Amino acid sequence: MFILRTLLPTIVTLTATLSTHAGATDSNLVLHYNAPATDWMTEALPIGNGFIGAMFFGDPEEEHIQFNDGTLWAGGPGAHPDYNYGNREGAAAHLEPVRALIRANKTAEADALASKELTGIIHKQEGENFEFGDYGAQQTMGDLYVTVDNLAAITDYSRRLDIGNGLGHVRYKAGDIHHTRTHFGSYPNRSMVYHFENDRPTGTTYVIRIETPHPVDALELHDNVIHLKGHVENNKLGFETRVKIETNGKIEALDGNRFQVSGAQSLTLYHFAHTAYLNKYPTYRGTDYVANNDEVQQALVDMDFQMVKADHVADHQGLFGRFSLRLGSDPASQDFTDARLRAYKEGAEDPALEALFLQYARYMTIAASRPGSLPMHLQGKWNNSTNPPWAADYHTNINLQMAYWPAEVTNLPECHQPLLDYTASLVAPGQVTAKTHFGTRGWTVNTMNNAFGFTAPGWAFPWGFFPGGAGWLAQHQWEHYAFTMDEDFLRNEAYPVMKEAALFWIDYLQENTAGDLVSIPSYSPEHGGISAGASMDHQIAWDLLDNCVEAAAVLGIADEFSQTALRVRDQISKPTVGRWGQLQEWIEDVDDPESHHRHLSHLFALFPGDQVNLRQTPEWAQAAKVSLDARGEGGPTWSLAWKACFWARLGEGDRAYKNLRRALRFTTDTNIGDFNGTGVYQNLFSAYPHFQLDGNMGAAAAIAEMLIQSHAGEIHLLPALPSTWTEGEVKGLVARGGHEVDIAWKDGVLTTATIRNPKGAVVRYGSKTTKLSSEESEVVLSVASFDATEAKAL
Ligand code: FUC
Repeated sequence: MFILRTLLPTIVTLTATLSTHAGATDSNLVLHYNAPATDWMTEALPIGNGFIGAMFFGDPEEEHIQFNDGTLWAGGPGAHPDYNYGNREGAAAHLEPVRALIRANKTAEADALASKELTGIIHKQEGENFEFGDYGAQQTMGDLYVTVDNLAAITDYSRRLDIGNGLGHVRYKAGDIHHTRTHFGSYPNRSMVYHFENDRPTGTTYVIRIETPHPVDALELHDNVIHLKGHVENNKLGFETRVKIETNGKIEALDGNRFQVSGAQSLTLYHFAHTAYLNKYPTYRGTDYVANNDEVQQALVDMDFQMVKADHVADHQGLFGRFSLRLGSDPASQDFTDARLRAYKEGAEDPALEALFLQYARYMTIAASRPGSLPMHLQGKWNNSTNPPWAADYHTNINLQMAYWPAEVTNLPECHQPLLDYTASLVAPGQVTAKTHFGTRGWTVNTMNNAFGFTAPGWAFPWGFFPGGAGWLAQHQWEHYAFTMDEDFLRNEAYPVMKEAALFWIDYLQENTAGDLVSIPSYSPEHGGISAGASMDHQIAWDLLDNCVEAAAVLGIADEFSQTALRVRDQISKPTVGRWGQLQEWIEDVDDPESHHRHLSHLFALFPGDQVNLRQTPEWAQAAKVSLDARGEGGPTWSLAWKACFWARLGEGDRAYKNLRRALRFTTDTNIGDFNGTGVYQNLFSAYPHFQLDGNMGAAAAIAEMLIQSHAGEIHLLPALPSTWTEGEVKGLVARGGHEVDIAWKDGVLTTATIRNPKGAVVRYGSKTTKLSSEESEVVLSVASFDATEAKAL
C-alpha cells in the first residue's frame, strides 16, 4: 500500500480496473485460456473496429498484434493495364450459339464454347506467379510487436476475450509484478487500442516493432506517433498506418523499425490506418488517407485511455446488449474454452457453449462490419496473408450472403449496412458486365468479386458462371426493409438496386418449349455441368421479382416494370420434384442421389428464400427434405450450417441440432478443404478448414431459425426447438415486420413470449395462431393466448 500511494495515478486506475472486471462480466460471454496463443488461425483472438481487424496472441514476453485493413487489396486498376473488371469484350455474341448447342443436347460442345467465350479474364504481369493476377487479393497490412522486460518468471497467466464488452485481456504476474493488457477496436475513435500496465515502481521497458510485408515508403516517429507509409506492390495502392504512443515512460526511436518506451507503468498504443482505396467505379481510388489519419489523431488529443475505452464499451454494448440468449438452466461452465470444446467433442452437453457460439458471431459482426466499412470478406476483417485462400474475397454464390444471415434477426441491422452499400456499389460495374457478357439490361455479379468491380464471370467454368450473385445480394436489400420497415430505405436505396437486378433476369430468361422461362445457359454453383436451367437461378429470379412486386406495392408504384415483374415471376420455371422424389437441382432430372456435394443451391427456395415452405408448398418441402437427406451430414462448416438452417425451416429441430453440433466440433486441422477437419478452432473461428467466417455466421443464423421464423407471413415461435434445449430464454430477436420478440420456454414448452411493436403480427405456436391488433407497445403471450384463438391446421 505504501508503494501504491507514491505511484502515479495510472496505477490507481489499474487497481480499480483489476477489482472491477473480475466477475463483473457475464461468464458466458467470455472466451478464456490459460496460455498465450502460438498460432494465428486457431488460437489468437480477434478484435476490430469495423474497418481494421487485429489478432492478439498475448505472449508475456512479446505481444504480437497482426492487423488487417479491409480496404487494402492487391489487384484491380493499376495491377495491369488491361484490367477490365473481368469482362471479355464481345462475349454476349456467343450466347445464342451456346444456347443452340444446349437445345440440341450437345452439352459437351456447349460447355466448351461457353468456357472459351463466356468466361471472365484475368491478366498477369510477365513472370508473375501470383495465381489471381489482376483479380488481386485482400492483403494483410502488417504486424505490431511489443516486447516486455518482465525480469522474472511468469505465473497466474490468463488470456480472455470478453465479447459482451468487446475487450481482450491478458493478465499475468512476473515475479511479484502484476501485468495487464487490454486490447480493443474502437468504432467511435476509428482506432485499435492496445493498453499495457504494470505495477513495478520503476516501470517496465517495452519495445515496439512494426512490420509490413509491403514496400515501405517512410517510417518515422514524430510527436510520439509512429508513421508508416507503404503501398501494395501489385497495384501501387498507398496506405499509411500510425501508432500514437501515450505513456508515463520515456519514448525513443531505436534502429530501423523499433521504438523503445522505458520506465513505463502504463503504455497505450492507439493504432489506426487508412488506404487510398475508395469504393467507386471505375478508379477505386481517391481517399486522402493521410488527412483521414490526421483526423483520427486529432480526435484523440483530448482523450485518455479510460475515456476511449468507456466510449468503446458503451458503443459496443449499445449493439451487443440488444440480444441475449440462455439455453438450458445450468450456469455456464467456468472451464477454459478449449477444455469445454474438447469435452463437447467427446459428447458433453454444453448448451451455454452453443449460446456463446451465436453471440460470438454477433461479436465478430460488430467488430468487422460497421457503417462506412467494406463488408466482411471470407475471413471477416482478419487476414494475415498477402495470398490468402480464395483471395479472402467476396464470394457471392453463398459465402458473402451467409456472413450476413444473422445480422437482422439478432438485432444488428446497422452492421448489415456495409453489405447493402457494397451491393449498391456493384450496380455500375455490374451493368457493364450484364451488357458485355449477357446482352441484357440491369446489373449482375457472378461467383466472386474483388472490391474493384470484378463483376464478370470467373475465369473458368463451371465454378465461374453464376450471374445469380446479384439477385441473391438484392435479397438482402429487401430483407433489411422487411426487418426494419424503413420505407425511406426501401424507396431510395433498396428498390433501385432490386429493380436493376430484376431487369437482368427479365432480359436473360428464355422461354422453353414448355412455355416456362428458364436460365439458359446456366450452371448450378460449383456442381454439375452446363444446363438449360439451373434451379437456383430460377429460385433467385423468382425471389427477386416477388420482392420487387411487394416493394412496388408498398411504395405505391404501378408501372410497366412492376407489371412485367409480376408476369415474369409467374412464368419462371417452378421447383420440380424429380425421379427419386428429390427437388431437382436442374431442369434436367439428373440429380445423383449419391452426391454429397457441399453446395445445396437448389434448396435456396427453402432457405434463405421462402418460395418453398412447409405450409404453403408442402410437396416441394417434402422433396427438399429428400434432397437434403441425400446430401448427408458432412462438408465444410458453412455447408453444415446451411443444412442446419434447412432443417430448421423444415421444422426438424433435432436434425438441425445435429448439424449444429457438428459445426461446433473442436478441430485443429488447417489443411484447406479437408472436410474431415471441419468444425471450430480453439478461438471459435469456424474451420472450412482453414478459417472461413461463413461457418460462424451460418451456424448463428441456424440457431436463430430454430427459435424463431418469420418468412411465411407469421412469426413462428420455437419452430424447430431441439429436444435437448428443454428450457431457455432469448431476448431481442427481430421478426420481419419490425417486431422485437422475447421467448421463454420450459420442459420444451413455451412459457411466455413478449412481442414489442406487435401491431399486425400473426403469431404461431405449434398448430395455432393468433393475430395481434393491439396498439400497445408490447404484448405478452402464453400458451393460453393461443388456445383462445381459432386453431389453424398445420
Ligand atoms: C465457395 C465454396 C468453396 C469455398 C469458397 C470460398 O465457392 O464452394 O467451398 O467455401 O466459396
